[in-house]
Amino acid sequence: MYYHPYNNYSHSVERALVNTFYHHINEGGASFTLNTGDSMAFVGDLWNDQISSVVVAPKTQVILYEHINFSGRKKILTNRSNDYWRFNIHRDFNDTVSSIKTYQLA
Ligand SMILES: [Ca+2]
Repeated sequence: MYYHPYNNYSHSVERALVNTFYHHINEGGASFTLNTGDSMAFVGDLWNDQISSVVVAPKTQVILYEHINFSGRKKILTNRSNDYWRFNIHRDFNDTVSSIKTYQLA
C-alpha cells in the first residue's frame, strides 16, 4: 500500500496542530500543550524555567524566550516536516523558557 505522510496529514488538516512542552528531556515528566498559532506571554509560575523538551507540530515554528513578554534570549525550533518532531533543549536552553510563540509555516 502506498503511504505518503503528507496525505495523511492533509486529511486531518481541520484538527489543530498541537505542540507539547515537557518538564524533562525525551518527553519526560509533566507536560502542557499549545496549538500552533497561539502564544503565551508567560508560561505561568508552575512552568517558569522548567521546560526541557518540546514536541513541535508539523509545519510549525516554535520560538522560546528566556523572559516573559517574549524578551531576553530566544531559541527557535523549526519543524518543516509533516511529522511531529521532538527537540531536547537541555544543552543550551534548559529550564529557561518563560514565554512562547508559535507560527504555522507555509
Ligand atoms: Ca526564564
